[in-house]
Amino acid sequence: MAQPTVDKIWMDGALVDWADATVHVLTHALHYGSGVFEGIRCYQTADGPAVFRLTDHMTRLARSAKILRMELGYSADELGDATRDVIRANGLTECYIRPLAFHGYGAMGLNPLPAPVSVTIAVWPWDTYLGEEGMKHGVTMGISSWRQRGINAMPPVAKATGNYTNSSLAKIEALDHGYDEAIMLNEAGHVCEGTGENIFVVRDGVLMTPPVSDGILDGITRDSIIRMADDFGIIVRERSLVRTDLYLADEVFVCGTAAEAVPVRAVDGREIGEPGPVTTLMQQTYLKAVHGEVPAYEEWLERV
Ligand code: PPE
Repeated sequence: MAQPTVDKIWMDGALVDWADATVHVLTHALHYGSGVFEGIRCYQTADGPAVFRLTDHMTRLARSAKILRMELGYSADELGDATRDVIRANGLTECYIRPLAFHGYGAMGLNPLPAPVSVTIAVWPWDTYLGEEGMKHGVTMGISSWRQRGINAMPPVAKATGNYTNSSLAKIEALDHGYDEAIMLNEAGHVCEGTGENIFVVRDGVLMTPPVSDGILDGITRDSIIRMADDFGIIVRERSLVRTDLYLADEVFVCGTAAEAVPVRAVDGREIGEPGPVTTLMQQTYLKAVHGEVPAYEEWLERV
């Protein structure tokens, strides 16, 4: 899909024209993947546009940067204000938000620390990530032949740009095989996540999801789902899962900022079926929460 464009991008403290938000070919991050990023969504609510868990996302950006020893030079609150500025400058009410911090032009070589850090925030309208049909009837997934990046190789808990080479390999393979999305296993064979989503399994009414220690991104949507399920009195277990747990599940769904909450209707050709009750409840509640329709989750909304 062609990239939708808007007027302005926030770049190192200033709003610049979309076409001017460019970098030099010797930008360190282009060569060595020395960047960290976030994906956030802003939704229209009855009280105007609101960003879902903005501060939590910017705090995670700071944590990813800490792992890479990158100095952002802005606090999570400052980046939150910059996000509001760029949304307003573009007159948007609903959009995807992509903060990115990277080592720029100035010093090549494997040590990224001498290269200056740039921080940017782009916004654009982004529709459903895995398709309308997938939202309603579920997507198909295949276990990737590529293993999830190891916790001692490229820590998945850091949302680092370089990590996504691994996700891209899996995504290409999944599409080649006719699946909508890939599921990554770690070297021990434990289920980790999709290329851009965390994963949940329902069995006998219990909701299960892999623990962060198995090597996943500590997803903010995942955290929201856990909280919502808990509030509904659904038992949630963070425990290691293997591929056959997916084949034998009553329900499977994936979640993430871009994807939101998406039912999975088959894994490796093993039919799971149309969205089940827990999946439907979590999807509907999440979509209501982000649009400000659930008072209990009002605290997650940060107004523009
Ligand atoms: N795992 C991975 C690997 C991942 O990239 C994401 C987000 C998640 C889990 C879910 O995390 P959270 O958004 O905090 O619930 N993926 C982002 C990037 C997608 C892209 O294609 O780019 C996103 O959803 O914004």
